[in-house]
Amino acid sequence: MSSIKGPGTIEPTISGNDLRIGIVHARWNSTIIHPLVTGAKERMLALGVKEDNITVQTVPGSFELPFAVTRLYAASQIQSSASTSGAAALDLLAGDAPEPSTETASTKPFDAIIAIGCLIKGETMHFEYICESVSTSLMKIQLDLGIPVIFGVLTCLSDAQALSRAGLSEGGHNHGLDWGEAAVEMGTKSRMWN
Ligand code: DLZ
Repeated sequence: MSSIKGPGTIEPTISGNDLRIGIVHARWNSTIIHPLVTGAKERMLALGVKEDNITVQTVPGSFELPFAVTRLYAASQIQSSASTSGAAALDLLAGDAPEPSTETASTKPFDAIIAIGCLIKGETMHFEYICESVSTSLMKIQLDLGIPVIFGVLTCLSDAQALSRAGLSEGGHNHGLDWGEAAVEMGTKSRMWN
């Protein structure tokens, strides 16, 4: 029996053709993180986002995600306004993305940013503190900045839960695909609703 869970079907008119998307991901639990990032990119490309318009940056762990999202967006705004610091912002935003081709790479501010991390519960209260602070901060940041911040943080009680949600175990599903789709939908709608 198929699951009743999931985001449903995206409107067929939604296209990422003109969107610029940032991904910032933690490196902690990299076995889980890599397929999630790949899944998010794969879905965005399938929805029309140009590879040159996807910027990927990394941080050590999930706790660093809110700060990184804030600064990444600010850097894209500086780059967009072509101020004197624009060149430095461009270097910063190059990240580990492929060399942008000047023909197609957009320099406008990001339409959406996906924050990807994987928290797995250990023996202490660390997990609870980081889950709470990161989720609350990412919500606040998207409302303060006025751009969609996609919550790509797995909060897992076991390794098995994380493997399943990265699509790495039997019957699992790669949630990165959903986050990529959410970024395209929300990036598009955020512009429409502006
Ligand atoms: C320290 C730590 C631990 C124990 N577990 C995780 C985890 O499961 N997932 C994750 O993304 N990060 C973890 N971290 C690192 C913290 O997020 C953060 O990078 C450090 O505390 C430095 O601020």
